[in-house]
Amino acid sequence: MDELKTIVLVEDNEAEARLTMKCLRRSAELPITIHHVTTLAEAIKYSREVTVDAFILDLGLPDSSGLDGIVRLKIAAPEPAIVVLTAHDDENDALRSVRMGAQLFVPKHEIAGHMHVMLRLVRQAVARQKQLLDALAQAHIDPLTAIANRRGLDSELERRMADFQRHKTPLCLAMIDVDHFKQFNDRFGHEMGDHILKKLAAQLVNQTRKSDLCTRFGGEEFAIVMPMTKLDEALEISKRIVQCIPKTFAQDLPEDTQVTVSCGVAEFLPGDEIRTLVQRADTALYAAKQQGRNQVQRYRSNLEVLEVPVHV
Ligand code: GH3
Ligand code: MG
Repeated sequence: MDELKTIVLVEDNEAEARLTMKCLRRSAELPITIHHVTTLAEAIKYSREVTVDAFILDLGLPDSSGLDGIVRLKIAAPEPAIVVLTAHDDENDALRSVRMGAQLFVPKHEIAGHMHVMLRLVRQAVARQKQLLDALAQAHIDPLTAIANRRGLDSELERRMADFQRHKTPLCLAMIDVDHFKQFNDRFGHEMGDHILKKLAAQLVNQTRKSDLCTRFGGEEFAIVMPMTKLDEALEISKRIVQCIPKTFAQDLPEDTQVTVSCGVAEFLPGDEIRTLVQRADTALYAAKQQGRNQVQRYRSNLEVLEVPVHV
């Protein structure tokens, strides 16, 4: 199946753009949308409106010069393949372009007279980019539970933290850990332990919004990223999750045995890093365990501790 449907040609030289467009159109057997823009800003804008499979990118544009164009395009539109088509022919830059995320670096003088192969090159670049995205997605999935793993969590948090810096949208993280999980392995076998983890992961996904990301943090600990969610809402969602877990497993285990989870919630604050946010949610989780398990605790700041009346 052809994965190439839309190409954006980013080229400010009208004559060269016309030639490239003509060659691409001539060699396309199936209808392909080829959209021409003359600036990087227009390319980015277009990619927000339409699904783009590939950019053919000139490196000398009115609003960007050199490899900076690749970096900015990758940040704004990480998925489409980038084929650099440039008058600039430098071995070093060719390698750096690929390291920055371009699939291919094509010097214009090398392809002059052979422009008919351009479409084939773009098509190969799109296929390679798709393979890369699939492999990346696989690397972010936990094989047991089929939800995101720690790497998936980190990349989602990075993305959401950038949103926070830009738009100040609230963001919360909930860490969930199965209480006395070891006993299930010990009493009912490892397979039952695995079954609990799989079913719990599915229930977490079920109980959260589409925009939330449920991840397996490791072992029997899970983390849920809740974008656009204030602390109070995150606490409500977490309470609902904690409450529904014993019922979820009622049919799987003898009557005298319950699966329960503890949960710690923290809110992303200005100046936070992934590590500090995770640490705060983990501290709250530890508090939930200390307070008797099967409950939710939010991170309580040092400030709150100081607010406790001091007796003199
Ligand atoms: P707590 O309430 O304090 O969290 O106690 P716990 O028993 O849940 O915690 P502990 O850290 O003592 O034990 C966690 C157990 O989880 C130990 C480990 O063998 C088990 N475990 C970790 N990953 C897996 C897995 O993928 N499958 C199964 N079946 N067990 C796992
Ligand atoms: Mg545990």
